[in-house]
Amino acid sequence: MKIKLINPNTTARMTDTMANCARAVAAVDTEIVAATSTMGPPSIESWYDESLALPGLLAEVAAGEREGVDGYVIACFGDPGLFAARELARGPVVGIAEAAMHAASVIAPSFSVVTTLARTAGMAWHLAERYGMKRFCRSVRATDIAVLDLDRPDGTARRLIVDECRRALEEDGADSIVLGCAGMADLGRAIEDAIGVPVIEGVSAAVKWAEVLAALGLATAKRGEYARPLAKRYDGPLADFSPRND
Ligand code: 5HY
Repeated sequence: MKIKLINPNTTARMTDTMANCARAVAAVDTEIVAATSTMGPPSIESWYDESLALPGLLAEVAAGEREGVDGYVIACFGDPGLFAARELARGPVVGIAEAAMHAASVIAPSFSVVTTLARTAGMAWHLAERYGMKRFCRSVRATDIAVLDLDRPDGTARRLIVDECRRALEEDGADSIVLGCAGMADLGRAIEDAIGVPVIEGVSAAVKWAEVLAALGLATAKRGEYARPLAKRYDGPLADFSPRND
C-alpha cells in the first residue's frame, strides 16, 4: 500500500519531520511517499496563505493519481483543499485536523486544540464546526509561535506548548489535547509525558486512518460532490490545472 503525505507549504524540513513520524506508525507493508509543495507559502498562517497553497497541494494529488497512490494525508492543520483533493483522488483523503479531532473525540470526553499563531485559532474553530466536533472542543489556545519557529533548537517551542496545554487542562477543563500544527508532529509523545493526558498528533492519526480506509478497500465516493471536476479550460497561469475528461 502507498500513502502519500503532502505538506502544502514549501518547507522541506517540515515535510521530513512529518514523514519520519508517519513512517514510525505506518504498517510494515505501507510505503509513505512524502511530498513538499513546489509553489506557494513556506508556511500557512492565514486564510490568504491557505488559499495560495492550494495549487501546489492539488498538483501533488494529481501526481499521486498518476503514481497509483492508495490514499492521501493533507499534512497541514487547516486541512487545506480537502474536498477538492477528494474530487481528484480515487482513494481516501484524510486531513490531519479531521483525523486528530475524531480520534480525540473517541478517547476522551473533550479536547482542546493548542496551535501556533493566535490568528489561526479561528481556522481551528471552523474545522471543529465543519467536522461536528464543536461539542467536544473545550478551547483553541495559541502559543504565538510561528510555524517555522517550532523546530528552534533551544526548546522554547516545546515549553510554550506544554504551558498552554496545562492552561487548557486547568482553566478550560479539557481531557485531552489536539496539537494544532503539522510542525508539532515530533513533539506529541514528549508533551504527553509532560502533561499526563492523551495528546493527539494529527499526522500520525491521519496516516493510520488513511491506511485503514484503503485497507478496507474504501475509495472516495464519486457519485456527487466528490466526482471529478467538470472538464473546462482555465485561463492564465492556472491553465495547466484545467480539469480534463481523462
Ligand atoms: C500547518 N500551517 O500544520 C499549519 C498550522 C497552523 O504551515 N502547517 C502550516 O499553524 O495553521
